[in-house]
Amino acid sequence: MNRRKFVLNTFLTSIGGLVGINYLKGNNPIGEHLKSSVNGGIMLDNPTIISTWKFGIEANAAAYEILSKGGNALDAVEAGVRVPEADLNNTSVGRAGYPDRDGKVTLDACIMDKDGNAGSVAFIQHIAHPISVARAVMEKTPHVMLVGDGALQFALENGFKKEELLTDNAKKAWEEWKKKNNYTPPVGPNNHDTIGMLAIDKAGNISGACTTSGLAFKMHGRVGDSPIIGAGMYADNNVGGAAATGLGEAVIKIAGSFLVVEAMRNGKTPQEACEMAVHRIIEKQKNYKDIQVGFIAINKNGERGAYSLVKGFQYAFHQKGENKVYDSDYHLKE
Ligand code: SD4
Repeated sequence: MNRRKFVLNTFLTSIGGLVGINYLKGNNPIGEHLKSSVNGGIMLDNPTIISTWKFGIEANAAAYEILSKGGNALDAVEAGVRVPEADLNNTSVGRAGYPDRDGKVTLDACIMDKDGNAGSVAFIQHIAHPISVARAVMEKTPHVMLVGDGALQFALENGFKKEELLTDNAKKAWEEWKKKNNYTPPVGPNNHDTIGMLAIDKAGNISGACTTSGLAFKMHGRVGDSPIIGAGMYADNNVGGAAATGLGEAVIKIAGSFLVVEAMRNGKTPQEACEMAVHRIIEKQKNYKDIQVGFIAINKNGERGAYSLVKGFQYAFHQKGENKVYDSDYHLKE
């Protein structure tokens, strides 16, 4: 090798080494501008969790149990969202969810890890913890998404228990709804309560999860945004993550969570990114005044954002050992 080639090779090897080390630190040089747009570098050793709605506080606490002991963000988000999934008083997520207009409880969920792997189930029945089935789809199959009977079959083959999920309370609510509503699927602003969660672990890696029974009394077979990677939730370890709640149809049409993450990649703060996505819905969705959509986001520095169309959206944020519910800012002020 002549001297010129040797110098060039040494130079390239050092660049390669630097890039490698930066990746190992979770500090992707491609996202370098992110560092300058927020205050100084990827956050390590400071677990951060954000989740939708007030009940996110218990979910955050369960996720923090794992993160505080050095556990990873993927385990944390799964454990976190399993809390509302199991909660018999929560009628919009998991086992006690309200049914569709035919009286069937059908659940949607998705999960993403720090490496961009993703798993999802949609329109699954009889399984109380769809988030764990979504994780199994991610880890045990070559696929991202399984739906309906196929998702159920996969769950049963993997040891999940088949259960009747329709509670007496949910059945009563459905029977009342049937009397008044003429079998018409609802879209109003008060029919939402999905849990979406993003967590950053001590190593500075992010994962996300989202799970729901979807819109109460929806058409049989309807799938919302929540199990759709990039709509209901998206996480990118170079940038941050986002999750959505509210009318899934509006979120799907703008690829909402992906939009928020891409906006952060391009230099917006999490707050600016959430506001931008809500404004995109306003631009595209004529009836935006009659619906609700909310977004939450965090970037890799642990900075947060939240914004919704109308008043009433809340989220739970856990950082530096403090777990609190916050009112989100919103667009439609009287
Ligand atoms: C859906 N986004 O299925 C969900 C509904 C929900 O909080 O409850 N969001 O459209």
